[in-house]
Amino acid sequence: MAIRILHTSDWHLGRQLYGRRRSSEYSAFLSWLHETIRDEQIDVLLVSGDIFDTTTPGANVQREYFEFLGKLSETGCSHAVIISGNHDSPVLLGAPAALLKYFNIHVVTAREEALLLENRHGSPMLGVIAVPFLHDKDIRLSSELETSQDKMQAYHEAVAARFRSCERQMLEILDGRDIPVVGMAHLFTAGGATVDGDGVRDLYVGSLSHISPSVFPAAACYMALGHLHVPQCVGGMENIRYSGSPLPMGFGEAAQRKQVCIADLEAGQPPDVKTLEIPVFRHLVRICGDLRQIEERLSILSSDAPTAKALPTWIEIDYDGDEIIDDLSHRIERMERPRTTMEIIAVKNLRKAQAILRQQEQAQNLEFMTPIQVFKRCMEDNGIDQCQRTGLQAAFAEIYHSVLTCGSEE
Ligand SMILES: [Mn+2]
Repeated sequence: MAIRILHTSDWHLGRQLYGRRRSSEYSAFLSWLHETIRDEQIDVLLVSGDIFDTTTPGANVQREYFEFLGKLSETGCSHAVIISGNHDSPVLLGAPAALLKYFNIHVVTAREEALLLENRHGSPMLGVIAVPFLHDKDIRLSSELETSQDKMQAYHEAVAARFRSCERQMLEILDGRDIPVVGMAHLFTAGGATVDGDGVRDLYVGSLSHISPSVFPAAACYMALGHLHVPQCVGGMENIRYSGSPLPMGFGEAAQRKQVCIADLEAGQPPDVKTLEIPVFRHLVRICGDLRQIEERLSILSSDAPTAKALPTWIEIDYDGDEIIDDLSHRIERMERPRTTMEIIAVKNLRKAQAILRQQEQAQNLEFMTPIQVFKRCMEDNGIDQCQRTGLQAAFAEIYHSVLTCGSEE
């Protein structure tokens, strides 16, 4: 009998977009996921990290998570395995682990674990090698390591060691039983694709923190990965996958089709993998152009706006016309459009931003820029030599990455 798993990750529950809560989208996604688990007769749910968007999710956000887990028992799914990602607080996520395991929900946060999951009749059906996200501080880096290359090498080796020890444990627990084994991890695999604005790309510009797929355990017939928000196979391998985030994290991801992965596993056989597209619960649209182009796009969008039942479309406007307009928001606000089905949630005056930046009044526009962009702008303004820029940017990206992964909110 094949075991059917569903792999998802990077929910980022509690995520906001320009200060707007996305709880309606999340509850629509979680209901869809329940139905899918039931209809597809999923045996085991795997969630590969970044459950919450911040280390301190609000009470409502946590309630939604626990409601989802509670209702899993109504779907026929026998087990869920959840690992922590770089956004999660291992302490917060792990706190209810002892209770949740009585409901066959396994939460792995502090260190790697080899799990043996049993079916309803008490027979082992699936082994799971679960490796949560490793923060730099979880790894004792020798103070003698000075170059970033040495540090990344040490990080890579530490991750590889975790997989090795976890695979060893798994083989001991299996004790020769012939059942399928899967691996779970939250990390950046070498060659992975990211997109602008997904909150992942900037972390890795020029950095070396890419883990080679060679560290993944040979015992695992499927690797359920999290961290990258673009769904993808690693190195063209069908059985090493990122499910990607279920919702677009920002306007940069808006055009992507989001998905979950479903795999049928049988011992000694390659897994049978398919993907299932997640419906778009809210359309995100970025409009770029001058005033006339913006007005045109708005009117085209108005004619095929979603029905009143669907969530209103959210629109980001990036004005880049030649004319410098001071009352841009006001002028766009007056443009004709259906108010109930379309909401403009951000207006960026790129022209004005550039003008102001040239006047060195950068502070006001920082919210429109990523730290990497600010850094690049600094290099430009200070006339840094082109050949030095790559190295400096890599150094900055590394510092920025270590700040972000040091238990801070991002
Ligand atoms: Mn993520």
